[in-house]
Amino acid sequence: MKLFGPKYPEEVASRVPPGQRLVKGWPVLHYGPIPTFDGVSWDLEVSGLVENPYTLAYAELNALRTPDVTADMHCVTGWTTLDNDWEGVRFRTLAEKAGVKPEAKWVIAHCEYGYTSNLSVEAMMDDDVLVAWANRGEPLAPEHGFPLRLVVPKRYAWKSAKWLRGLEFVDHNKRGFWEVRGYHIHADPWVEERYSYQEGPRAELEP
Ligand SMILES: Nc1nc2c(c(=O)[nH]1)N[C@H]1C(S)=C(S)[C@@H](COP(=O)(O)O)O[C@H]1N2
Ligand SMILES: [Mo]
Repeated sequence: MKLFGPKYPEEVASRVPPGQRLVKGWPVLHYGPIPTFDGVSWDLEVSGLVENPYTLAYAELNALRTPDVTADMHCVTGWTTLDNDWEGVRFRTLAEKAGVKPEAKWVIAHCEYGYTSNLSVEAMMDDDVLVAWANRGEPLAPEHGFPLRLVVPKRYAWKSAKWLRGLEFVDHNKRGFWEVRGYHIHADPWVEERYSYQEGPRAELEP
């Protein structure tokens, strides 16, 4: 009898960051109520330090669809899911449409009810970062962020803000909802950047 075998096959284990465990299904995690979608007044605002700020109605956003992205998701509470298939628009496409000014170094995602999250422009420009409206071919369920959420696979999932309404380009880093509540300003799961007490003294200046 093999008592201490590997927990997961090697090819799976190598995709689970330290301190994380694989879960079946898709947990729901957020603070506060689930907003209702008003297709008439809903828009996505791209603003701040850009040449051409703009807002998109839902249909206009859908028309910008880029190739789907398959990515993993890591929640700081410990769960990881693999191979989530997302449909949406690459963040980079939205940024290029706006014309990001050189002094813009940070992005603040603005969501319903005032939830925010912050990341560097550098991290956001990655190929696998998108704003998504569907998962595995199905529209997002309300509790998973319908009609639109951010997906940032290389950061803990609190950065993957649900019920997204705005992307603001700024020249200084600003802590978001969880970052002011003790969570790490970078949130890279591969080096377990979980809590703000782990941050270096100038972490807010690093991408
Ligand atoms: N607007 C908003 N987005 C949010 C959150 C939240 O509280 N509010 N929680 C985050 C956290 S902690 C996680 S783990 C993921 C979970 O996404 P899911 O519920 O679709 O699994 O959403 C993130 N996005
Ligand atoms: Mo989370």
